[in-house]
Amino acid sequence: MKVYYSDICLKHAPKYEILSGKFVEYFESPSRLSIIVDRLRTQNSSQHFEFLCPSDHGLDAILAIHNVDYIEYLKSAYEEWCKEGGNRDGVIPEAFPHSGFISTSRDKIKNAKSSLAKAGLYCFDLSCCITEGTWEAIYESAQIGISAAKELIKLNNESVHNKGHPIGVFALCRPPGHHASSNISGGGCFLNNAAIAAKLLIDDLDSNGNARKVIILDIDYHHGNGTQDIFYTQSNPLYVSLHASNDYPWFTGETTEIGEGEGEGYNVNIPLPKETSDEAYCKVLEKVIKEKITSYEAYYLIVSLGVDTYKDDPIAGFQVTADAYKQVGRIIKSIELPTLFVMEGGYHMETLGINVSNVLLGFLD
Ligand code: SP5
Ligand code: ZN
Repeated sequence: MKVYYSDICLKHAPKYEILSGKFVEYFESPSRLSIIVDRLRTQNSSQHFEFLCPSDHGLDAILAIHNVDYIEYLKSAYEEWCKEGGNRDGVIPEAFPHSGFISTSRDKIKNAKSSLAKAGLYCFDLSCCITEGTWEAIYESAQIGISAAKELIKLNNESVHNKGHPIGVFALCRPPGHHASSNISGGGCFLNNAAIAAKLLIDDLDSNGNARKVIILDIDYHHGNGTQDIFYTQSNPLYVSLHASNDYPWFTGETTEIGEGEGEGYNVNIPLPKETSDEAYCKVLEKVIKEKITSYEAYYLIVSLGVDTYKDDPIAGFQVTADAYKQVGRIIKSIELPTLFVMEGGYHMETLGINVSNVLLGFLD
């Protein structure tokens, strides 16, 4: 399996975030990436993984998902913040423009000049500190998603259909993306790598000029509020998320959020209880494939791959074990679609590499 990776993604390195009212170490740390790469490389004695650097495809695919003012902000935020005397550790908001404020039109607020005001405008929590290297890292992370999506298209065009063995490509993105919407960061996410890739796969038109149908299957422990928001009024891609109920990001992820307008019926949320174990998790995954995914008749599959469903994850609560990730990979393989894995969360450092490689090895089985 081809794996897209880049050291530039290590440049986003906040010292801390604020969770449950406490300053804590930054969970979405650069070392997550090194741990995953090391594990895939050791596994490589049996030639499962081939490492590739992303190419620079520019901003077009990013701007197809994100607003230009948001991108300009992310590019310049750290420098402006420092110029205004902000703490050099990085940008963290102190006030958010809730709808209860008096002059609430987003356009009006968009004229905010102060970097502290903009910090609140473009971010919804205290986990997206913008440091000196943040822009470079998030741009590179998006380029990994773009390069991997383009490679999947190419491999699929070249391949003779190998029944039972779908093509897979792994975009080892970091920072992750699924909490980021078109103009708001949160949960360690700035650019929505999976959404950016999805748009590229949709636009890989068939010979009649029709869009390809794409599914985003989000198996991170947390609901992908950003991905949901971006595609909420569209019937393509189909967004399907398995996540914990009554947990971060707190305000989204209910079964009643089914999409709107043309998108109605194309947003599927499956909130699960904290005690969810291997068997229950795999059962739900198999059921949703049978009932929602197969009938959509997609051409490509994107997996938003979070392994924070792991039983000892420090910020999550499911009971999934390392072995079960192999089974998760096999179940994903059974969908039999060209598949792009896009890295999202997972914070238990001792098993992070094993859990990610188990999903991929299960898929390759
Ligand atoms: C990509 C991704 O997985 N982002 C997740 C960010 C979650 N941040 C908030 C976590 C809240 C944790 N609450 C901790 C309770 C610990 N006992
Ligand atoms: Zn997560």
